[in-house]
Amino acid sequence: MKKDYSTGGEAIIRCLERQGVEFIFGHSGASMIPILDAVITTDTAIKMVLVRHEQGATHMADGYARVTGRPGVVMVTSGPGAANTMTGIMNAHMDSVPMIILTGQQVSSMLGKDAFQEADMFGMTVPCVKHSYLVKETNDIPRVMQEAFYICNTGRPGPVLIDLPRDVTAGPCTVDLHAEMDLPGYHPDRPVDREQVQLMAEALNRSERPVLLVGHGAAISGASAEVRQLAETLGAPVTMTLLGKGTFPESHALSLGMLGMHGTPYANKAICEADLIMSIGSRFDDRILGQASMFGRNATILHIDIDPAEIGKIIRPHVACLGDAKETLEELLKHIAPLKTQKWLAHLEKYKKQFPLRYKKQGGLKAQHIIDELYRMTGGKAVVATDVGQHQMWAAQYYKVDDAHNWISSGGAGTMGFGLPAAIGGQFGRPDATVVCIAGDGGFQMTNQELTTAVLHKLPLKIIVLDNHYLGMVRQWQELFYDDRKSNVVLDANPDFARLAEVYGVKGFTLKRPADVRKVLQRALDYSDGPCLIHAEIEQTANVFPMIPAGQPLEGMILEAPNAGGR
Ligand SMILES: Cc1ncc(C[n+]2csc(CCOP(=O)(O)OP(=O)(O)O)c2C)c(N)n1
Ligand SMILES: [Mg+2]
Repeated sequence: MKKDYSTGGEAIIRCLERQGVEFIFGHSGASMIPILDAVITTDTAIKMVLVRHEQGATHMADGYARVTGRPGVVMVTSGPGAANTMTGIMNAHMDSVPMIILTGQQVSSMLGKDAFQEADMFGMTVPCVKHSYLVKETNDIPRVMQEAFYICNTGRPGPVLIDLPRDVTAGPCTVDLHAEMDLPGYHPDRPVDREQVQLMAEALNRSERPVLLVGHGAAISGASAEVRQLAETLGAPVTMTLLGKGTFPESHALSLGMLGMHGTPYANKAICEADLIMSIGSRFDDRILGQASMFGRNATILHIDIDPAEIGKIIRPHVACLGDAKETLEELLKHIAPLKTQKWLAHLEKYKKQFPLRYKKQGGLKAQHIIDELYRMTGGKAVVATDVGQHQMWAAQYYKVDDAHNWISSGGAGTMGFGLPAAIGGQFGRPDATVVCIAGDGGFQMTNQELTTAVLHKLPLKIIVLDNHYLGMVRQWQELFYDDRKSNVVLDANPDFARLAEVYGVKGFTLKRPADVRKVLQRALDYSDGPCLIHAEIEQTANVFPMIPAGQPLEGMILEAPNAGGR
């Protein structure tokens, strides 16, 4: 067969094609011109999306990966271009998102000599990648590409960096693309541990007050159907982490919604009273545990996780199963029977009625009101991407998700600036979906230059900027725990975001009054000529409740503002 590539850069494009890559999110620079050139000379169907800042490229790749389950691909130049991807790589690493980052590099002979735009990306990213390569021979490219894709999306997914000196990508590639992988130390596939599964089944079958705690790992493993079957067979309630949202349908009667610092009162109370907590792909993050030593102290703890490092890292389980969530649950389902949980479920039902998530529609415009209406008007079917802060927590509380692929949020890293580019990546991955970005005025301004990317590609994105003129989440902590001393959280001189949008070529709407919420949302949902943005001027000092102060046990949940009654 005749080779249809000759340079390293061309071989890279062919390797990406073999992996089924549709988009490269990236920026340009001298040290990766051989690959940029190959994007044109190979006549590939892969589209390169030229972003406006490299951080944006990483979050786009991240959002794309979350909605499709396929790795997102980033390509940037050396030095500052590569360094600009650090936040996005860390974000993907914290949330186990499969990503390939191709970074251009100085020529091999200059490495280590502080040459122009040389940055040791391999070294700089070591703590926040799943694996990394510095490619020294052009003929290694096919093998490295094969391995990188395999590593990034098997086992516990994560970002893999490939640093590519310019002489390597410019040089001739003479080998076949069918390269053998050489990964003697990497064994992501684990057979299901039947003995441990049996022990789990026995513990479950003894339980009277079980709670299933579903995390991102369950979503990544595609275990939604099995989680649902488990919950329905047992008659067990289900709570989810921020990233587990949708892995079990939140509209299901057995759903308790999100757990943790800003989770639902009934989820937190259920965990406190449970006699068994079964984590399926959750890593017991501090945002869901409160005070770790108090978490589930009267419960039997079961933990399914694919990453051995997670077992016992924070919470020591009574029974652990190391392996893929879907396969483990398939086996477990053979050994379980319905439990007598009627009383337990009735008890939790009372909590749902007694302590619902609620807000007042009267008074000023509230973020909760907007998100609640958005949920109703989209039938819960939109793909929602959030930024980080109060609005993120309100979105998690009020936008119920029934499919994990419809929820894009930065969990482990909590990266402000994530929302807009992640939504753009989500829209590239799911062109026919209604994709909504919910951002705060602070985070939006960290990556808003990517509006251009959305305009260029005519993405029908809906962007809602919830403008409270504050770095609201930090202000909330200062109000509650630092005697309301507001240090460096006021966002004075915010622009008129609707006008800013228009300047970029994005349709802008303004929302100020609660009475207009439905009308303005409808206009945005109906708008089909590219992206649109709603500038929503919301109440400035509203707080997110319930709240469990950091480090406190779940029992210490504050249901609402101490004297305001104003959720
Ligand atoms: C890059 C980055 N810088 C700082 C923070 C710390 N931080 C967390 S939430 C928050 C405030 C966010 O403000 P805004 O985007 O307006 O959202 P709001 O909380 O007001 O809804 C800050 C500063 C962060 N998470 N990420
Ligand atoms: Mg704000």
